[in-house]
Amino acid sequence: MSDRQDDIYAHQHDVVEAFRFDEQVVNVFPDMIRRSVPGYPTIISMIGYLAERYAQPGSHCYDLGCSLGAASLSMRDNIPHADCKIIALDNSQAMVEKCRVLLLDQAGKSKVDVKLGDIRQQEIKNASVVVLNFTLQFIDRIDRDLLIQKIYDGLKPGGILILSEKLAFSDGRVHDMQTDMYYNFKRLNGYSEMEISQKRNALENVLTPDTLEVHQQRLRQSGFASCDVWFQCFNFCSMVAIKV
Ligand code: GEK
Repeated sequence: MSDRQDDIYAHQHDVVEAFRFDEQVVNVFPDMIRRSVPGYPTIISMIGYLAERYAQPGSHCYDLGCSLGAASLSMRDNIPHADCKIIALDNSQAMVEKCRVLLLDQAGKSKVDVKLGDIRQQEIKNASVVVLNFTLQFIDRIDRDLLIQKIYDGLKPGGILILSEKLAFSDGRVHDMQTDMYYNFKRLNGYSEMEISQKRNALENVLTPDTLEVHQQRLRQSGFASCDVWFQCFNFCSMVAIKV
């Protein structure tokens, strides 16, 4: 994948527009997500491990909000069943176009179908692994319950949902502490104060994080028997929810 440096907010913007996954973002995306999401490479590797463990023969594995397909590639490289189909979906045309190119570059065992579309409209069926890797946070809150319910209903018994999200914290002191540690992580990764602040403004009302309690309540209400955090660093976490 391209290693072009993310310098989108490195100069002063007269107006900071709402963040969009457009061509400018696509061109720097691998660098942006690696320097902005603590533990991203670990999470991508472990999605491969979880897919190897939970993918069922002849089933579908979904990567919802796939961006450039990192999670799909990790699944494809690790799923032991040749008859599993991976469906990767994103509603950004620029992401989908580049994702297709990147996936074509690499040979793999399972087939990956890269689709342009809204995950709220995607049918989920015959699924053994569903990945929402930092995507639910971009969906309107009002649609989140229905989406999680649809995923639960489309999963086979024994199937899993991997849900990675930026978190909010109900205790304001904890929220501030986690947020400050996160901004320090961004500074250590070379982002300036101006970049951090302009990106924060761009994401306001675009990325709306829930608390861990809200996520777990939503997952349990949908029917998931368990939903546990397997990774957390500052205000970023990844959960696995299992359908029995
Ligand atoms: C990764 N999972 O590298 N329908 C489809 N796609 C959507 C929707 C929607 N309604 N809303 C947002 N997206 C990836 C990283 S990035 C996270 C996911 C981030 C897409 C959006 O276009 C973008 O590509 C992705 O969700 C979120 O493992 O950049 O923080």
